[in-house]
Amino acid sequence: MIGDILKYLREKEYVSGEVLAQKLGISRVAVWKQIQKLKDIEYKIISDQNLGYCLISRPDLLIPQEVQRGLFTNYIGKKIYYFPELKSTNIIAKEKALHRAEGIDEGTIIIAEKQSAGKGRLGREWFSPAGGIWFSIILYPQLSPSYISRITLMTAVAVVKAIKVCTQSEPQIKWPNDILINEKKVCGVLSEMSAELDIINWVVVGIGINVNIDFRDYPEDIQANTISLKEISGKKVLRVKLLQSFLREFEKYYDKLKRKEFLSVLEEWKLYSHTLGKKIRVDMGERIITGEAVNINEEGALVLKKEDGKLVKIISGTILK
Ligand code: BT5
Repeated sequence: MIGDILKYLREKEYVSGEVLAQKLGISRVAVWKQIQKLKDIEYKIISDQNLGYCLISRPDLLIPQEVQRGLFTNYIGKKIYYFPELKSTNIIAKEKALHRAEGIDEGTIIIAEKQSAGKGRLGREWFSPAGGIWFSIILYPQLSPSYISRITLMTAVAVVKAIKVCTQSEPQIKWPNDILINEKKVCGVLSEMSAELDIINWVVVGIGINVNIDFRDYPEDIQANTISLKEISGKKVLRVKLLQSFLREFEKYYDKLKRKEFLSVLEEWKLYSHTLGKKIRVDMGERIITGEAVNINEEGALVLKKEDGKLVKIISGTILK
């Protein structure tokens, strides 16, 4: 209903309550109520006794009507579940992914303006106040479970491309899932999946981008390593535009992955790499390995050359400072 009202308000300067009521098949009081709802979510609408309602400005909220207007993707973001606040978009996305048969299609996304219990990898916390973009994408790729690392890498490339277009900055990717600007983390990716031996049931890719957040708002322990796009650009970044740009890039790269064209995605990943060529320490849970990051292979694994010259393939781990 709100979507329909917005459509008519966008078409003309002023639209009378009567016309809206006719077009939507509801009473004028019901129209007024819907207008109040829009005002509640920060749409600026003025009303004139004779002329009717006029839309003055839209909020930078990630509501489906705004994100889908001019999105131009084939399936990513065709269905959006929007929440002002959630514990974690990944949790809801994983619940929804179980209901594929009931219309939770590939490309469905879950967005929250804030998360009260945002998740990082390995049980770590992800700080998610208002002003960021916190969302998860549901996928059902007909690929082997080993593709999960490639999905994370291609997501990182899509994030870099979108950030470059919207902010003219030069983000880099720290293997496997961090996007950095000026050596500080601006975005993290958390891919989770359910799989059988050789097929994936579902994948949920959770993405968190620090967009319009002040550095003072971050918890003290992460302030030094964290940055937002607003800090980089010196002004607020339009979140709707950034998200749309990301969703288009994501669809493009995900289609490549499904066509088994990962190598071309990997070439781009390498262009933005912060990791390759560096001497690093990687925490693999049960042990820490030191060496030079010499490659990311065709499976998305990090190849480390140890001091004794031996090469080690690492599928998942965390690079230590
Ligand atoms: C990640 O984990 O980087 C994955 C983050 C994924 C977040 C998205 S938001 C939407 C979706 N729903 C969720 O619940 N999660 C996903 P990891 O590599 O483990 O990094 C976590 C570490 O990053 C923390 O231990 C902090 O040190 C740091 N951190 C926490 N919040 C941050 C933030 N907003 N910006 C930068 N760094 C942060």
